[in-house]
Amino acid sequence: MSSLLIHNIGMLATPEGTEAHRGPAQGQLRVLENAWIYTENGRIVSFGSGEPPLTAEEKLDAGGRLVTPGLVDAHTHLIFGGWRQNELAMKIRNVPYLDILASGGGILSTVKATHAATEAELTNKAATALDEMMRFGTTTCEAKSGYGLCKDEELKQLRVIRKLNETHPMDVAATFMGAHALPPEYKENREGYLKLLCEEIIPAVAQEKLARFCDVFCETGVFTAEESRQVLECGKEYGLIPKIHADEIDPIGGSQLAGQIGAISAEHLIVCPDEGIASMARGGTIACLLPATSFYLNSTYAPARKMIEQGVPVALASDYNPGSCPCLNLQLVMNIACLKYRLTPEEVLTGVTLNAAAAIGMAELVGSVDRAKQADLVIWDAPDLNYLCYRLGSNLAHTVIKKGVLYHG
Ligand code: IZC
Ligand code: ZN
Repeated sequence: MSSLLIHNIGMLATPEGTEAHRGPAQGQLRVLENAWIYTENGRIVSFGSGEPPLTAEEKLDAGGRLVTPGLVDAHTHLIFGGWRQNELAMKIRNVPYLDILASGGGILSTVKATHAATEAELTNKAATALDEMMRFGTTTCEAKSGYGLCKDEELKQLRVIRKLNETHPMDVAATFMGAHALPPEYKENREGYLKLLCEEIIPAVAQEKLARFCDVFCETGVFTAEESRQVLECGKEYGLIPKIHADEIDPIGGSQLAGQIGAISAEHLIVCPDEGIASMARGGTIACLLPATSFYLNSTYAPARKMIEQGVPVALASDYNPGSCPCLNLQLVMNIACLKYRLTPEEVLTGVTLNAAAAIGMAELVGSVDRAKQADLVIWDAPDLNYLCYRLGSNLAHTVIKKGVLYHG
């Protein structure tokens, strides 16, 4: 048995429980001052405030700092070859994201670079990104395929995720996103690609148990709401839980579909209409918002306050990808969520911990300081939660703990 006692915690701030928090509950945290946490074999056993009533093999003095649950990044496109710095000049000239894609660049250029990389190369590159994420305080994340767009290459990306789970301390939830773009060879044969997805690729993903979720890019010029429904329904038949990229650029029915189909989460929602919010509230869908992408696309910001008012739980994630958001720092996401969505630091913390964990089906295990959950914790170079959300551009993660073990990345 290995045990760890973290003591002299100035402030412990955490949401509570194993389900997403919606409405006013999103802003309600447990806050303890002068606190301690005791863990055994990577799990939280007890915590409280005042003098710790017990000791452990290993003792860690938090120095009066803030401690929160490890951050959960519920939306990344972690596995990719190459980068897209060539698109920066186009962005500066106001070339729209969807125009770059329509001309064969964007996602399709990353598809080429990902095809050209070996499984080992992709694994090493993603592991380097995971190391950086952990240094910024992320201890669990999600990762999507979607730069393969054919059976072998999609499976290659998902096997990289499996390998990372075996070799890296980060927990990585796998999402199949073969419907990320239409491959150029199917330009005149959309039904052909949908048939390939539904009859060959999804069954193979399910057979090898390579993913838990199925995601679709429902967007103008990519997949329509009807096509998205087809793919997600098929995924469901094979046991894959639906997620959907909805209302990122144009509101073409993605958020309405999310609620109807019972998607666990809908992503982006930058231009989400009122009917979409109502549908998600009815369907129990979590809004997974990506504020750093709005910043990077120089677009507007998702109506996060309205979602909270309407009872939709809000999760916050990075969207780490080589095109629309080459950023994996959730601390920056927290800053932007406060400043642009006008969420409170308490609502933001729930968004990057418990609600994010719920958006990837892991809220029983991570996302809060609760008994029996994994001892995934961050000691911050901050006296309180307001300070963490207020400072901009520094890495305030002081010590990152994954399953009770100090991470030295
Ligand atoms: O590579 O551009 N939005 N998919 C949907 C992305 C962004 C990733 C990319
Ligand atoms: Zn995305």
